[in-house]
Amino acid sequence: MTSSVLPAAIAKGMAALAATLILVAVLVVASGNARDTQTVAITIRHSRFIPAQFAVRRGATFRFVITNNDPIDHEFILGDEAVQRRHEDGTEPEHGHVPGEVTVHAGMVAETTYTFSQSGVLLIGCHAPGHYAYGMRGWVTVTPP
Ligand SMILES: [Cu+2]
Repeated sequence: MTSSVLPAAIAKGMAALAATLILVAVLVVASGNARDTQTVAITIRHSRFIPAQFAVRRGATFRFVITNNDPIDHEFILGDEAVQRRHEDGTEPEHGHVPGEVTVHAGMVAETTYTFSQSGVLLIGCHAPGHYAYGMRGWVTVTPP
């Protein structure tokens, strides 16, 4: 189990987390004009993305505003399995130049804009050591317009 590498505060919050997860597993289907940029607020708390699951229309552009409420740095990496694997194996300490990829420092807000060009399921992951294996990930279902 990788939780041994995480701060004790995170392990302490796990019981509450189980209950929270049920609440955050909501499906937010974004509607509206696919040509407009829509803003989505993502919160990071106890090494989880909230919401962790949502759906978007193919062709839509989203501006993700990510608030890190934890006392440790996290990442928001949006992409398919191959992207997640590359980051999990990689050594990039900072993100912010690739659409859909951004580092969110402890207690800070960061944003990234991403256009969903293909249907399917994408993942959101944090690849700080141990975080992805711990479960710091989310799922985005991209549906045809
Ligand atoms: Cu993290």
